[in-house]
Amino acid sequence: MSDTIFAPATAAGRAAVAVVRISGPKSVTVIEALAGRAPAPRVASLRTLRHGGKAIDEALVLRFAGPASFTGEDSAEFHVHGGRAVVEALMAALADLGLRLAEPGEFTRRAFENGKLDLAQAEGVADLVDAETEAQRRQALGQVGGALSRRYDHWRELLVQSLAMLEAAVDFPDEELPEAVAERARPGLRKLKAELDAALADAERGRRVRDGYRIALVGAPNAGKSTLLNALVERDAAIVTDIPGTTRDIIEVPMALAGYRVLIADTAGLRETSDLVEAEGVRRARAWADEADLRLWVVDGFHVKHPATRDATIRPGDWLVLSKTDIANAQALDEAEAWGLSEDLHVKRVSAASAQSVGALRLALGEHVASALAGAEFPAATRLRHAERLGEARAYLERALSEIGLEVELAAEDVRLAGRALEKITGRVDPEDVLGRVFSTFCIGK
Ligand SMILES: Nc1nc2c(ncn2[C@@H]2O[C@H](COP(=O)(O)OP(=O)(O)O)[C@@H](O)[C@H]2O)c(=O)[nH]1
Ligand SMILES: [Mg+2]
Repeated sequence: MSDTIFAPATAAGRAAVAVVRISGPKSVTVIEALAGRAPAPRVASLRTLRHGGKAIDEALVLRFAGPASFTGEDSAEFHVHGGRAVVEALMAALADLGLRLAEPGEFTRRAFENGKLDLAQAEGVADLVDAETEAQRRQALGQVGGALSRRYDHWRELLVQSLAMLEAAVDFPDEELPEAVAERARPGLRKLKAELDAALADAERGRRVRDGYRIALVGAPNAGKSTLLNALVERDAAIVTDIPGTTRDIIEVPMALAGYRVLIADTAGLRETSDLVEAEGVRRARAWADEADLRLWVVDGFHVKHPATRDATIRPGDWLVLSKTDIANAQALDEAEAWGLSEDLHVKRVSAASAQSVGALRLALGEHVASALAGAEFPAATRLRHAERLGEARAYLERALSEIGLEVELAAEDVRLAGRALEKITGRVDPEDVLGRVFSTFCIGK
């Protein structure tokens, strides 16, 4: 039996109310020790908490009887006044009563172990706690609610059905032609593989919602990248001078655009340099830009006389941002724009000196991010861990499909491995299911 744990559920700092939670078999005795009689489950009651003959605080006490609780165990919440001393006195009393301070995530871990949540839902809880933007909140909430888990259950169902057919072909080869029985598994596996293909193509989107869409500001020294970053995020995140080569490291600033988390990075100006530190900065700039979802190639609109050659890091579809339009020459800007369009770049003009101009660019970026990340369907992967397992499952399925006509046993084994890869995502591994399915869907008669 597990021990009883406690932890503050609210952040430290000045607040009207602080919540301290406990979970485990001693929950009821601890309430009785601190508050006298335990309240009925799920009924909030006002009590004076006392320990060692002294009052700690007036508190709202809530009790949950397992398994109908978040952790699945008997648990309770004490809503006390938010002062630090109050919380500390209560925690000291709980420790004195033999409870242990919970480890990070331990309440959710218990919920998982008691079957209240699967692994993906538990991850959703963590993401919901960390959510800073609307999109993160929606995605995490869907994950907690089991939207992601239900897709995996559906895939698992398809796998189990196919596996049942393959195993029947292996176990009862004299019934029918084993190849013919095995072939029945093919349509289901094909369908599943197509769904995994689509999910993988979509996985990046889910991860970007969670971790942030990455936008790199790249360009020559003095193009106005740092000034633009500061203007976009409305604070002095990067140092601006008129000395070329001022920015040397990557300055990564999180911001919210259209409800999505975005990481925008200012980078060292791209140029050949004999300065070792700056050269390393340029190398990092290229590496970050390479991994980014979108590159804004900032070109000094004032000095642009003729179109530059496209930098190697810039890809078609990236943005050419002509800067300093407040002092730039209109004809030069038009020429640069025509050139940018001919290179398949989206061209934007901006003056960091104008809040309106920066606002328009911010709006355009927000629309771009929203259209890149928004999707009708809930993504099947929000973490690298998910995408890796999905890829693994797809590879096994591909192999299984090529083996069906040749080596049914190998195909069955690969389908099993694909299932295991998917089950790692939700943390469910249940081989009994497959056995049950073999005997329930086939009239084998043996
Ligand atoms: N007039 C004007 N000057 C700008 C603008 N953006 C940047 N600058 C100036 O251009 C110089 C280089 O800017 P900086 O942001 O450091 O360029 P970076 O090297 O690309 O980061 C600085 O003196 C800025 O004040 C702009 O929109 N209008
Ligand atoms: Mg700079």
